[in-house]
Amino acid sequence: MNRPVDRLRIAMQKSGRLSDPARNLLKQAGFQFRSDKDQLFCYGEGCAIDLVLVRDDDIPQLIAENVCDLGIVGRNVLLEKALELKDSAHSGLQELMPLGFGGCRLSLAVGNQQVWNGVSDLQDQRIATSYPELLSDYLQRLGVRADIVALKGSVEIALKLGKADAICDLVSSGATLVANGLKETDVILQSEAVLASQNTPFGDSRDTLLANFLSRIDGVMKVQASKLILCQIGLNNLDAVLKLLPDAIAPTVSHVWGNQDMVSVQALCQSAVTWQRLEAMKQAGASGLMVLPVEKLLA
Ligand code: PRT
Ligand code: ZN
Repeated sequence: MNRPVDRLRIAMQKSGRLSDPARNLLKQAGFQFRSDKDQLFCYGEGCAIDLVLVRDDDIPQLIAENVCDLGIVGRNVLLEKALELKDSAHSGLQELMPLGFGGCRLSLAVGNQQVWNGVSDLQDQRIATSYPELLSDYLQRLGVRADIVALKGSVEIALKLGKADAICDLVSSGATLVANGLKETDVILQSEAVLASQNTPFGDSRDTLLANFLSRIDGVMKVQASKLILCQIGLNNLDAVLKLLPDAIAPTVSHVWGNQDMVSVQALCQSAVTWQRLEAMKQAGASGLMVLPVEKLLA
């Protein structure tokens, strides 16, 4: 297909779980586009990037056929298509970078009442799924032979309909499984939205565009993961509290005015600051704990 190679073309989900977070990510990275969400093609304004808005299932194929250079798609969809295209002329899809949203898992599930001894229970059973390639790859690796019933949707009701003995579907909170009288048994794949491309360089100016694009996205991801922690600590407890901040980059420790035994700590952390972690810090002697988001970061 003839198309300009001085611009990067990114395929994204038109509407669905990934569309808003994907757009926000690009916006945070400073990219702006002309035309709104209802249009199929969005031109980058002041940047050499255009968007193609499609159904998520079509994204890997568009990359494989060079219609688009990159895609933002669930790892589940990317790997399913990559397995499907494995022996074709369009093999060679790859995950460039996880994007930290759209998290879910592809799991096996059986009826609540069913006794479960392990995946070998599925030998010669019928399993309904929208991911036949990923499922058959998983079963093959474990040496289990089963009858895979490929369904486009409504997988969770396949047992009720008598179409299958087990299912393999995406799970997030688990509420859908519970509502359908199912229990999760094995996780086949941990998934999230990823940036996808072909696994060979473009060999033209898109390689530079891609390197710049990746570095901006990486910057946004780092900022999202970063939090600034502020607290006060008695000098005696300083070491114990700092041990709970192993990911802090060069924490700043300064004296508190009027109290020589107290210090104030400012630390930039690059991993999740959970309530458990804060509680552990409090127990170790920290007080006045504050966690602040970071807006921009220039290392
Ligand atoms: O129209 P289009 O084809 O583009 O969209 P779609 O309906 O196929 O996809 P969409 O928007 O539902 O999902 C897009 C991607 O989001 C998926 O490919 C996953 O990578 C990711 N994702 C994250 C999920 C979920 N979480 C999720 N919970 N995709 C689907 N689900 C469904 C799941 O299939 C099940 O029906 O939600 C239900 C389970 O949710 P819980 O919370 O009850 O466990
Ligand atoms: Zn879809």
